[in-house]
Amino acid sequence: MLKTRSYAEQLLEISTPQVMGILNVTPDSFSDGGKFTQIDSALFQVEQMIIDGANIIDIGGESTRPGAVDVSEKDEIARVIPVLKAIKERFDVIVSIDTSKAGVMAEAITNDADLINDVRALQNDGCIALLAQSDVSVCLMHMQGLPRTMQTSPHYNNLIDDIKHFFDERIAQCNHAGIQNQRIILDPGFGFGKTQAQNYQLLAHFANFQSFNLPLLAGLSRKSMIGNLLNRNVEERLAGSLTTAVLAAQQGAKIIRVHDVKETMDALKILNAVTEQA
Ligand code: 9MG
Repeated sequence: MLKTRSYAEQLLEISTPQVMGILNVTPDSFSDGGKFTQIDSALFQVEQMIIDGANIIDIGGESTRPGAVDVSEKDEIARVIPVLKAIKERFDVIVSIDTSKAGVMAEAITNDADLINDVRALQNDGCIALLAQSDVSVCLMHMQGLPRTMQTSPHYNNLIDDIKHFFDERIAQCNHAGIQNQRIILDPGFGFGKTQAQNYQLLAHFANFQSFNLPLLAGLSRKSMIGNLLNRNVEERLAGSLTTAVLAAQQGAKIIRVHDVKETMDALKILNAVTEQA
């Protein structure tokens, strides 16, 4: 066992949708390249997200956007781990590490991360075995292909069934290795190897994934599926992001991964008020 986590159970005992705030720690996400400035800037953003209502912070040191370049394990650790430590020293918040590398996962677990958010669903070498030795939770996301090429002609026999089949296989692998369902979150991966039409089909049928009886995560915030439909630049996608967040939450998403925490909290409060009266 690497360590015992306090938040794992809490994470998965979700009655109303929770907001996961996105914290990018890639060099271009900071105006200044200096190390201390990066940590200060990250802490400032985290504090604001917590004030605004996030109770999970997702730290990412490698972009997963289509066409993004690879980052070495060493560089990713150098970006993510100091920020993880600084957050854990100062805030009582669930921290998720967005990574697909076993080495980064190991460092994250040693430094008290509560959740591993893996867009490759623990398919990289050593990841399943490593998670099996810990008791952190894991988000298994569906992606067809890899970020560099995933938007080149994605193809499915049946979008929803194919993703469900993928989840069946990944859950079975996890269970076999000793990662029980109590630690697993599922995410169908909006924008990851899906066409525009497939992304909206996925959102229309999101409720189907409730059949797994596992917490569902939805990440739609500011994505191209919103920008392309509305013809809006990244900074103009708030209304679209809030609409998709509510649609996903209405269909059972329990964790909504977003950039705009305050506005998403407001939207979800409205949804909760309506749900309570239904
Ligand atoms: C890291 N990352 C970017 N988009 C994401 C999404 O939709 N889901 C999850 N789990 N992670 C994401």
